[in-house]
Amino acid sequence: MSVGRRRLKLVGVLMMINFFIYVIVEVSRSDSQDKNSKGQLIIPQGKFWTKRQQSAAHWNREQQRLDRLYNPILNLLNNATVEELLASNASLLNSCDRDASVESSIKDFQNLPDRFKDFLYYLRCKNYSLVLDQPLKCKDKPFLLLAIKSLTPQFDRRQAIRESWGKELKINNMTVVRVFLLGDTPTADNNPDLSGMVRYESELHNDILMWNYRDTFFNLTLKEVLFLKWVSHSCPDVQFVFKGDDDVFVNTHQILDYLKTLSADKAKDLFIGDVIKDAGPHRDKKLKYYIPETVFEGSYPPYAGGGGFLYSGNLALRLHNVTSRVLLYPIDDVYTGMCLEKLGLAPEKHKGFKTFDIDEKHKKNICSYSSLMLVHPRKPQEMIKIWSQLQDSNLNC
Ligand SMILES: *[C@@H]1O[C@H](CO)[C@@H](O)[C@H](O)[C@H]1NC(C)=O
Ligand SMILES: *[C@@H]1O[C@H](CO)[C@@H](O)[C@H](O)[C@H]1NC(C)=O
Ligand SMILES: *[C@@H]1O[C@H](CO)[C@@H](O)[C@H](O)[C@H]1NC(C)=O
Ligand SMILES: *[C@@H]1O[C@H](CO)[C@@H](O)[C@H](O)[C@H]1NC(C)=O
Ligand SMILES: *[C@@H]1O[C@H](CO)[C@@H](O)[C@H](O)[C@H]1NC(C)=O
Ligand SMILES: CC(=O)N[C@H]1CO[C@H](CO)[C@@H](O)[C@@H]1O
Repeated sequence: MSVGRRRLKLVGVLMMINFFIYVIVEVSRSDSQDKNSKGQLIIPQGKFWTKRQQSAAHWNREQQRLDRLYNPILNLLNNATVEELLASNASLLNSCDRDASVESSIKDFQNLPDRFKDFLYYLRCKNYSLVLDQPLKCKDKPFLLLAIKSLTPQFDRRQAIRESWGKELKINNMTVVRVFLLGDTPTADNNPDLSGMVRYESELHNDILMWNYRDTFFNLTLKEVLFLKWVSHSCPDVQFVFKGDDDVFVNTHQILDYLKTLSADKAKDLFIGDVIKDAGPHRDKKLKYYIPETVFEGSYPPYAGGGGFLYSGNLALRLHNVTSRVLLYPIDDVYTGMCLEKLGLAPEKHKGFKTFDIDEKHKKNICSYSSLMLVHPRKPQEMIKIWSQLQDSNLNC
């Protein structure tokens, strides 16, 4: 068959397909048009779409404003580019002034616990600076970066991690490096002045990242945002990141073995941990995770428990990219879930992450640890003991 005739045949087939679609649409149109009992067409009274209701909760309302700002279609209607609008709304994105407007925009603000007030006053401030940095940490393009959330006084936990699962090493061509993530413990909050000791520790071990924000539970989200920024600037070539707490035991070799076997496709979007689904804010005032109705409403996206999770370096860069579009949320692992959701991703549950510990009867058996990736909680002495037992070449599990 000549090329010309083949084309003609193709055009014919396409025309027939078009005709059938036309018939189907016409038939279904005459069927489905809404008619009242007299057979007259029912014309809808209002618009077929509804405008999004402004949320009653402060966080949701502010996030809606942010979403509008980043919505290219709405911005087009305003004849402005996203960049122009961002510039004219800069204070909405990045202001470190105490935002007193929250006092009137949140019902009952004065009765909120202090940690909420502290959080809400500075909701828009994300640009804190590094006091202690490790700019050369990733010069060898590490395979795995261990990033451990710690607090200044917890010297013993950090040292136990250095001596056990957090050892910097190079196995074949895979390099593992470590950083601890710290904020400030201001003496203004009656904290003892440990700044000289941390500076010394940092010089001794070259593994401390410290920012100048107040290191509190609700500011752990800042730790996340600032760490992602650091990865983008100072460690953009890292292949994988483990981020977790300083009271967990991590089987680093098990993690390396797992990562080695991943396909390139799987590796790119990797985000695994102990995933919590269908959760929402706790409303019991006595709980650590309590969030009032006036602050947040709705449910949480799937998220990996903050005790520890593992993800790709590529994803770290993309996560950093969306942090400007997700308002700080007082619970850091939920925040990370929100950022993943913005990227159209969800964390994946991996049964090797035991953030709620293993059965009491298995704790004493070292073989319980050989195939898991993370277990929470463990004391410094336990970390060292488990690690040294796992290194035993006679170990037979
Ligand atoms: C939008 O911009 C175009 C081209 O710059 C201009 O012609 C038009 O008048 C503007 N529309 C509005 C509503 O400002
Ligand atoms: C962050 O940026 C804002 C706006 O650019 C600036 O006013 C503020 O001083 C900065 N804050 C800190 C803590 O560096
Ligand atoms: C390590 O070497 C192996 C085999 O030579 C190679 O397939 C792998 O990509 C290398 N890994 C890294 C992190 O360079
Ligand atoms: C977080 O840190 C900032 C900067 O130090 C501080 O102003 C704010 O009160 C802190 N927030 C909480 C909830 O502690
Ligand atoms: C970050 O976002 C910008 C703009 O949306 C995009 O051009 C860039 O490729 C993104 N970077 C990464 C690492 O995803
Ligand atoms: C969400 C918001 O506050 N948007 C403002 C951004 O800036 C433009 C122009 O300055 C205002 O008209 C918007 O209200």
